[in-house]
Amino acid sequence: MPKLTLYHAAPSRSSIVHWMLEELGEPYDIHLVSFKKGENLKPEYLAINPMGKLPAIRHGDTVVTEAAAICTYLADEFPHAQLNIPVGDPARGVYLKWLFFGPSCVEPAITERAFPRKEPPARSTLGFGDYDTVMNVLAKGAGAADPYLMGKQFTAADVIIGSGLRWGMMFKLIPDRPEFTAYAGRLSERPALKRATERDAKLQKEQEGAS
Ligand SMILES: N[C@@H](CCC(=O)N[C@@H](CS)C(=O)NCC(=O)O)C(=O)O
Repeated sequence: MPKLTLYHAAPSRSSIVHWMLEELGEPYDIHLVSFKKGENLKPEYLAINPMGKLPAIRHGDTVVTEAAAICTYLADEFPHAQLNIPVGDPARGVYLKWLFFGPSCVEPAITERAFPRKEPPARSTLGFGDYDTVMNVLAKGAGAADPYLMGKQFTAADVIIGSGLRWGMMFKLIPDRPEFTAYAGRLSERPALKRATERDAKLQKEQEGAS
């Protein structure tokens, strides 16, 4: 069985993958990388992710970076966990849409809200279009989630969209629409998310104590 390692700073975007790994239920190791000590920009870590960013995973000889790519990879690599919609299933298109909508639309829309540009470029030139449209599409998806984006099956798409939503709501960059609070509330009941969040709090203390 190839070894699975998460390169992690708690809490950060690597917490998305931490949650995913807890949902997966496969054994994994955590390799902590300290931003404070600049470890993400040292040659050892740049050999893993030349972007100097977390998360990254190593699975045997395979290295994957980018949170949504990692979640897609893990869901496909361990299909028995039933966190993916497999190739050949007509629902895979919508599933992939949500996996890409997270990093391509939700994240840039909320970052734009947090750090507005003086002269925003034309909507047509921005991959995410505009904040209000992203929120409306997201609200439609979250509102239709019964109980999850893909229906009864919880998938990697919920980890990606749910993480963006939770993060955005925490920093008041996403409005408290009833569709969002209901869906995010259901996600917060996931035992895997509770485990990852609790462990992140401990890891954060450990990391701060060590610096
Ligand atoms: N596009 C990346 C973004 C990862 C990212 O920005 N991670 C932040 C932590 S939340 C980071 O590593 N920041 C350290 C730095 O840029 O120096 C992904 O989705 O995985």
